Amino acid sequence: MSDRSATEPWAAKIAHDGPPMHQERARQTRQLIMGAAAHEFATNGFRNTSLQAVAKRAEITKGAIYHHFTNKENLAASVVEEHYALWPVLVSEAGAAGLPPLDTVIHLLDKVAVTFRDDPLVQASARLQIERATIGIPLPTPFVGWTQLLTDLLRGAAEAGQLRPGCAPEVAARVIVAAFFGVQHISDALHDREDIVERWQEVKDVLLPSLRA
Ligand code: LUB
Repeated sequence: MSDRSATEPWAAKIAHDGPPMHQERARQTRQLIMGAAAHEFATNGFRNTSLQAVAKRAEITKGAIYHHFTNKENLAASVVEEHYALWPVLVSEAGAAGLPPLDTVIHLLDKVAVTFRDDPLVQASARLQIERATIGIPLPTPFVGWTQLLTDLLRGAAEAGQLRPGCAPEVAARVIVAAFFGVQHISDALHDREDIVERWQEVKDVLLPSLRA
């Protein structure tokens, strides 16, 4: 993109003040739709969510939704994609605590558990991933991102001498993802995820001694 601010004063103003107001409003409307969609998908699932219900919750028109999303499938895929974009933020927050690598992983997963309990975007995504075969377009592949991320973090833990000898980082990563998925799913089915933090603590108590050097 060329820098037009040198020749066009209005462009200089935009460069200074951020995006023009209509772009900012569009961004806010999109976020509003995503929030309403997350709530509807999390509560009712893909099939039983209508764009009309999303529009009603967002207090906008159905036409306004179509301005941002092609259809319900596209809206669902966007919710799932946006939820995967949350995790890098949490990873850098967890890293900022300055803990040793294995403790950073544990701290991170504790935060992830709280996010599954509290964030409708994450709850909607977990439900949509379970329903993925019934949604007409492909969603991002589940589990692979977390498995890779945890493998990398656990390799760091191994290099720092924090992993028990014989504990392979990629195996530990797969086991942690499987355990976390199971915990959040069971906690959802039985208690609407209210007890996810306590149930995750139990899994850590059982798993950690076999990971830590
Ligand atoms: C996780 C779910 C639910 C991983 O896709 C994923 O990675 C996951 C479904 O979206 O659990 C938990 C670390």
